[in-house]
Amino acid sequence: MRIVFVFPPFDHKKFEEDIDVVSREFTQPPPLGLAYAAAIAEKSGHDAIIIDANLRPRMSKEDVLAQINEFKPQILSFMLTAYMFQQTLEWIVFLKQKTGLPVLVGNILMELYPKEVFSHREIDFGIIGSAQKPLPALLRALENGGSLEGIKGLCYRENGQLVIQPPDTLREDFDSLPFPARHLLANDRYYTVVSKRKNFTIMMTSKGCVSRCGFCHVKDIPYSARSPVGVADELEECYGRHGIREIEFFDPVFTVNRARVREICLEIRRRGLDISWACRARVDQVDEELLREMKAAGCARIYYGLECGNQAILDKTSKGITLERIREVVRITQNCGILTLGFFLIGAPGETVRTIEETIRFAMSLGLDYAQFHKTVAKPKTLLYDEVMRTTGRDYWGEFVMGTAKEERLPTPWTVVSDGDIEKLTVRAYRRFYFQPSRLWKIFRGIKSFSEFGRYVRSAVGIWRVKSDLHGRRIAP
Ligand code: B12
Repeated sequence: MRIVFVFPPFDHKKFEEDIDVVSREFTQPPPLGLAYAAAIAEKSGHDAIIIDANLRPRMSKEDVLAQINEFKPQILSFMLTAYMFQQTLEWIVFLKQKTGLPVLVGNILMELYPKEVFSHREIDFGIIGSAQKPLPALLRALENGGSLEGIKGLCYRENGQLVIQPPDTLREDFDSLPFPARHLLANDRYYTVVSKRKNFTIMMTSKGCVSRCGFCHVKDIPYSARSPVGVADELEECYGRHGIREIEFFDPVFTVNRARVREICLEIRRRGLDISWACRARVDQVDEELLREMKAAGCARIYYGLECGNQAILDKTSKGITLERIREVVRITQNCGILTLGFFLIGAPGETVRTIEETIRFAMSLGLDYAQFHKTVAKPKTLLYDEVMRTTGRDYWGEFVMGTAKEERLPTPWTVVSDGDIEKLTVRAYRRFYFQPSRLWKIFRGIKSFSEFGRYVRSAVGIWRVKSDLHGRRIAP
């Protein structure tokens, strides 16, 4: 069969954890989930293309339609997240109407709200969880006119009734999962604001997490990982076949298993892969010995989840780390020659304006190279969202997917700071952190190309321009 995977453009939404300029300017990453699904389709003998309409300059619906008509697929497919569902649906409706082709969807939203997704008649098939088994089975059945009954993880309609056949497990079996179909992507056009080399890509070597942080939903996803040799094989394919020289590991936490990280580093060196990479880590999972090995294998940046600058609030998140440990690890990491980025939460449970100020000051005092401040928001299927549902008596995300609720900022009942003030304080955090002369100078000195310079300028102007009535105003603790 011929299958097309479409990644429509997406814009910032009010309920997101990032402020507008960050979602707009910080990254231009490839649609990895679609590249996985495309690889699975190809491995089972089908022809696939990916149309990344989100790549700058973005494609219009008509441009995408023209490419689809040229490829002549038999099925259209899309990935769904809760945040971007309505924007993606607009594209589904348009392309389905113009082509009359069946529509297949997959990704996280199918795990969360399959019934609500299927309230939209334009969607014909959906896959819950891993596509490894159900996707080949569905394509085979469609090709041969076979039955869909018994395909685990598949949703479809029969005589107008929705049939949901749940998957056996939500676990991803990484070692039998093919590498994403990067040959279908324009690897020379992706980047993040801090990436330095081309070609650039992102990689997932594991899913889930073993920590129990209260604000995060990843703890509910079973941990599964690709073997170190498998990771090195994927890196080697990126290096040799796609000319990739910089990679961001998007694993929620790359350093869960120390022995695995060491083996990956050894394999990178043994195979002589000259790749710069970045990963996400916890400060209680690294030490100087491991950091030196990571550096020797090309690790250029580590993104640490640091969360808050107030120990009592940090304890409330069940993160299990201390401010002292954070200071020490940032220092050791920099001594090893690795750049550091800190992720911080603004408006975590129990926060006041005073503790948020403490977080901003803490972030500024650490000597970090970069910081990212996230508004604490109620993502679907999290403890925070349960709290929102209890206080509002409604399931906003379900309604949003059905189309009966509009895009809005959700309440933050876990803190006395309002959602509006959390937004403003997050903008303030970026301004205070980045607009220090010493930091601007440090960033400026590290710039390696005109395009990198351009990305920084666009981000800086964006942060500067964000409207915030808190800017410059003193706020009472
Ligand atoms: C890499 C990544 C991205 C990449 C690539 C997008 C992607 N998912 O492919 C980029 C950076 C572009 C991205 C963008 C966004 N992301 Co994102 N992303 C991830 C991340 C970290 C990993 C995804 C991944 O590759 N996993 C590894 C593969 C193997 O697993 P998988 O994605 O589940 O894919 C398997 C199946 O689901 C299935 N599958 C996936 N897609 C499809 C499509 C079809 C048609 C089929 C049949 C099957 C199928 O096949 C795969 C193999 O089995 C996840 C977190 C996570 N741990 O999953 C967040 C995550 C999915 N993203 C999230 C969010 C919020 C966003 C953004 C809104 C952020 C933003 N403002 O930019 C956008 C939304 C984009 C959109 N159009 O909807 C949230 C979704 C929350 C929610 N409940 O909706 C997650 C869960 C992160 C989080 N913890 O909040 N993301």
